[in-house]
Amino acid sequence: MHDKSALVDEAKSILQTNDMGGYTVPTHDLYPFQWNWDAAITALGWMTFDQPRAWQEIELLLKGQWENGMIPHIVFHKEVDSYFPGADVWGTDGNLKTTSISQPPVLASVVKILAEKSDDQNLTKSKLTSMLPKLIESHLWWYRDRDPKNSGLVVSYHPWESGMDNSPAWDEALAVVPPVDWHYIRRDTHHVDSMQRPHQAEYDRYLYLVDFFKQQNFDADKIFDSCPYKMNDIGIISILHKANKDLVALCEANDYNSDELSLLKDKIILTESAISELWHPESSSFLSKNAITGKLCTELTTGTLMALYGELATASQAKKIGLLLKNWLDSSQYSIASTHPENSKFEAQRYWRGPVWLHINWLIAQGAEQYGMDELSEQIKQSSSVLINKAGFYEYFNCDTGEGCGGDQFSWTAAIAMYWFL
Ligand code: 9WN
Repeated sequence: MHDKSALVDEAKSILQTNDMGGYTVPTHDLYPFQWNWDAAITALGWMTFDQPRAWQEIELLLKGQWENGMIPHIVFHKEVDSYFPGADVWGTDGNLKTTSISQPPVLASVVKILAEKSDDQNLTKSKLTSMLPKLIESHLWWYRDRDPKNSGLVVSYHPWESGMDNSPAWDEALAVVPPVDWHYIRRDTHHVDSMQRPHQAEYDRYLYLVDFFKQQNFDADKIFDSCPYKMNDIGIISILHKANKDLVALCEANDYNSDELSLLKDKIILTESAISELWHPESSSFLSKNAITGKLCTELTTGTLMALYGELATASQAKKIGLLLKNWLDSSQYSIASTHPENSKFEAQRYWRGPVWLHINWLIAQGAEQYGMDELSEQIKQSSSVLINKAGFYEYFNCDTGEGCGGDQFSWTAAIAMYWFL
């Protein structure tokens, strides 16, 4: 067992080392830019010892926001060639280069936490004045561009958008996407053992989609009509739903009102009425749905547990998910495997096909707590802190051995540990 204060010092110094002067890279070399949901989670870590710096993290992310409201998945603040695909491959316009997709929109929920925990009300007020309209715009973008038919269930166009890149839930839908027909050199496998990263066949298709968006001139209607990969991702849908409720509450607490905010309130009701489409009684879980074929993705991944976090389950559904979660925790040596260990595609060390991710645990623990499953929530927290004590602040952890995997000195792992249990 490490000394708690030594761990706090180490976690702080990870954020400081990864600080590029206002934004934090997830880890040097492997991910040398600012990522969307990493920035949000990382701000929670900054908040524990430097509140102005926490707000700044978010301000710099918002600098990359598109005119249509989208907050991109990566903001390429500076050119660095240790990552592929870089800004040139994505081919977007603008002075500040970004990717052309987004990532799970946990940001508004984080801003609500920052505002509530802040001890400088003037600073908070001025930050919220500029951020609230931008956050509202970003949520409206999800509903407008990613749910133009007003179904209540937004779609995702890329596994990278889910943040759970090579989750087995995406396999079938991704297999239909053609491979890219040009040669490229991956950089990720220069930094990390290829056994811990996605396969080449997946990268070939990730890149086809990147090209596809560019060829469509990033036109929302064209992409909606013809994108070969379209997913009602239960992870994104749940995180957006929770963030939407948090954003409405935050605006109300700060006397902020607008027509746009009323639109968001309507979307909350719409999603709640549509979500039963994704409930799969045989799995005791909500599932993602391939929006092209209409088929549910029956692989149980931690994305499916996000419905608890979004508070989208009824009491009786939540009870069933709770039993599933208990069984899930008991099925591997360490914490919650990102893919259920009984799934045939489970691999304990390969990225989103088995390893444990700490920020995901935090989201699921909140979900369990919201439904009164305090013991489960506590078990998730305890099992997360065991990993930090055993292995340190890695990107993710082998769920059978507890060994740290992927990048070391990782910002969101350090940040969530500081905020949650250190
Ligand atoms: C692609 C930065 C990001 C996380 C994602 C994680 C991984 C990138 C990659 O790293 O994805 O976005 O190149 O593998 O899957 O969740 O935001 O930490």
